[in-house]
Amino acid sequence: SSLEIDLRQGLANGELFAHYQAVVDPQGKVHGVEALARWNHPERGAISPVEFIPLAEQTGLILPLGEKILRAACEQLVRWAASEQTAHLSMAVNVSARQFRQLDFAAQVLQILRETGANPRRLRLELTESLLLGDIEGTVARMEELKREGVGFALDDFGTGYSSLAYLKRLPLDQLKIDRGFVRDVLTNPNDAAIVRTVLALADSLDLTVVAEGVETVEQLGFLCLHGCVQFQGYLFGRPGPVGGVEALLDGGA
Ligand code: G
Ligand code: G
Ligand code: MN
Ligand code: NA
Repeated sequence: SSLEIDLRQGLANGELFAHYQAVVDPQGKVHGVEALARWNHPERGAISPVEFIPLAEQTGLILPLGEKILRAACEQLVRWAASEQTAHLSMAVNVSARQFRQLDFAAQVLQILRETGANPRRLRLELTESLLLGDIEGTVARMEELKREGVGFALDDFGTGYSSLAYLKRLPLDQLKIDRGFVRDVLTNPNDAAIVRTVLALADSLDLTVVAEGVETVEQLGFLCLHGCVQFQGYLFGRPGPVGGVEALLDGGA
């Protein structure tokens, strides 16, 4: 397609880059960020990742794109490591199935960490449930290879997939991210409220941290806090944007 040609060209021309969204505690103190890919098309302007990520996955361009975002994220970690005020910040990076299934995926990540000098303990990779289905042994081995070096793992969009609890327990995860689809109607939809409470209880019993995504109102925040959630991401705290937006949140807190 012509969009595929544009994407290929855009990657070469530096039209794709990372924005960052803060992950905060109930006081608005920033724990870290999630890196999110953005594309500024020279004629069409901003193209949504909802459009270009699936295209990148279909065409294999997610491999160079994923590498670019991971490298940018690691370079940002290195800049943050230089200052006491920012050295604690963590960086979450989304990983597509197509990337994760590369036989040398772990080696590629470790190489980027080495080349940039980023601290692996500050990096967390976000995987989705569908990505993890299938070859559990291979998945666990790949995750362990990175965990040994300190890299963390989050399960993104949690609740939208079909992982059994037994399966979840076998994965060396550090974090669950509650999908924003459940957070949206948590105050009005009893099913969503039950799912959110169940995920929080489950994470507690499996010793995983939780990030609630898509928090837009203080009422949603109140419900989440009441049920023990301590990390949040959403427009209430800050939209994805250039890194300066996150840094501006550091001094204050909400
Ligand atoms: O940025 P936005 O919130 O609109 O992201 C839309 C979707 O694109 C989300 O599902 C998000 O996980 C995905 N996405 C954004 N950036 C990246 C990226 O760098 N790599 C991958 N694999 N997915 C991404
Ligand atoms: O799939 P993933 O969780 O990586 O996607 C994150 C997506 O959620 C990004 O596209 C980001 O722009 C979007 N997002 C982040 N915060 C909010 C929010 O508060 N409300 C809505 N509607 N979307 C959000
Ligand atoms: Mn994500
Ligand atoms: Na998500």
